[in-house]
This record gives sequence, C-alpha cells and structure tokens, in this order.
Amino acid sequence: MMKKSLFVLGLALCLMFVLSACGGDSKSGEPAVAPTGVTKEVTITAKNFEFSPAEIKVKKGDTVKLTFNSEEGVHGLMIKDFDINMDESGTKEFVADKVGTFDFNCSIMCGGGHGQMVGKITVE
Ligand SMILES: [Cu+2]
Repeated sequence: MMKKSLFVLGLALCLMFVLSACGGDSKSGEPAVAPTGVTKEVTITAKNFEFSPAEIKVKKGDTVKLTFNSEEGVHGLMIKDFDINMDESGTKEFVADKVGTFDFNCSIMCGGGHGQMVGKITVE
C-alpha cells in the first residue's frame, strides 16, 4: 500500500515536470525584444525572509546585470521567466526581452518564511 502511493506521487511529480517544460516551450513563440545596449545594474539582497528591494523596474531590451547577495540565512534567487537560478551569491546577466511583471522567488527551502520570499520585476 505504502509503496503504491509513493509510486503514484513520483508519477505525479514527473508529470508536473513534463508539463512545466512544455509550458516554457510555448512561450518561445513570442516575438523577442531586441537588446537596447543599455546595461542596468541591480543588486538584490536576501534576508530571513525577504528580498530587498522586493520590486525592480527595467526597460524592455535592457541588459540586467543582477548581483545577488544572501546576507542572512541560506537563500537563492530564481527568476523563472528569464532562466535565472542562483543558489548562492553572485552576478548574472540577462536581457529583459519581454514586457510584463514577473515574480522572483527564493530557490532554496530556507525555512518557515520561504513562501513569503517573493519579489517582482517589471519590464516596461
Ligand atoms: Cu527560501
């Protein structure tokens, strides 16, 4: 009985992965925004349990040079829509090639406040 429910759980998890992968692919059909050549430097600091700043704004086409600092606790930074997933402090660049408001999250299960660690990046 126990074994069977584990198997079903595993199957459900696999399906979720497959489905989310497909969801990502369907987005690649959107027209890409050409890079403007402008680089915007943004620093996001993580503490228990918040990001600072929790909202950032850039212009479409900007190259975002993102520096992530985990100052208190163990946190990561994930911006799913721009393929950013940093599990430690560091710097990464991406082009803000789509307009909208996108969530960023903590990518490491850091404790009770993990679910509250949400921020927004607005590309306009
Ligand atoms: Cu977390």
